Amino acid sequence: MTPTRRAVLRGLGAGPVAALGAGAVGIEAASAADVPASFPAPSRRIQLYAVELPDYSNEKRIGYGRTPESASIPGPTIEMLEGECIEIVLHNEVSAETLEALRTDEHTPLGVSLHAHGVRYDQASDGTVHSDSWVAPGESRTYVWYARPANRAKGIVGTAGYWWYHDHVVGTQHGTAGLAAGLFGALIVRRRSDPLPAHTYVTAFGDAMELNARRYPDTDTYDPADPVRSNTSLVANQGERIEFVNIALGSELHTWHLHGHTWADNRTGVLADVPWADDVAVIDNKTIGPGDSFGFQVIAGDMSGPGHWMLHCHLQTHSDMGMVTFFHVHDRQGRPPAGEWPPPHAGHGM
Ligand SMILES: [Cu+2]
Repeated sequence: MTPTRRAVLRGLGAGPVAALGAGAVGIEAASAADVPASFPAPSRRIQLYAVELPDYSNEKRIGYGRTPESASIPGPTIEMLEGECIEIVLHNEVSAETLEALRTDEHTPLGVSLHAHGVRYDQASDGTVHSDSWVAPGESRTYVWYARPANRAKGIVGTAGYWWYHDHVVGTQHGTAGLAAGLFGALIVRRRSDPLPAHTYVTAFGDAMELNARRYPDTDTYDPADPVRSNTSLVANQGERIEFVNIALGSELHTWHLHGHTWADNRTGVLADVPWADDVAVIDNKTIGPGDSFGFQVIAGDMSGPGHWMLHCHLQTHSDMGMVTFFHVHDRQGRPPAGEWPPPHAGHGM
């Protein structure tokens, strides 16, 4: 048994403790999950709700949200700095009926979970059936993640990277139906010296030729008259630093392609980090297989200017079936590109 200690909740107040749920009793409610002894005390606690969303194409949809009302697909992007240890309290608000309808393996319990890539956690935070770290309907569970910092003297490379988190329980013991339904999101671990973007967008490629669990035109809700920024409305002003985090779900291979922009095939994607042009490949297309995630930062419209820049899977059959959206780069004053949008010849799958 790994030695653990109770987390010390510093400055968290009564609110987050109360939000642990009615199932927690007295002093237990005020104590966090067991934290491995090699981890620092958690400095933050995040609430995460798994919630049913409207069906899409007669398929059940479930999303994670910081609140039940804000649940979305992908779920909220969780950001950490190297050196941080955080708690995530997962609340399962998905009905047993829905979980039963999605279940294809009768041995799998009716629940949801939270499984992370990249960060450190122990078995109690693995989010799997065999480790009994899942959450039944109406219940909550606290997961602990640690972003171990780099330490060159000790040969520790650190945790910084573009990772993701997802369910590992819904449908089968691998969360196959949970992933298909929408239980996933991006996890970014930053090094303290990393540049911060003006905005981060997440694209998740999934089976059924879906991008963020949708097919074009549902992948792109952009309105030039009201250019809100969201994962279905990828908007930037020319010159802004924009970050993309890209995830592959399911069982299909994809290639992730963005028009009008290039990035370095390294941890950050930042071209300025490339010490010399021959040391790291500069790319505009990247193969991404199930379970993979990568990210990068670009300067919107750098050299290429404003425009409705296509973003799609470059597997031709996938893009033809709707694995497409657009990166809408306005001018430096925030004015949308001239002309009609969507264009008159835009077909359903472009
Ligand atoms: Cu694809």
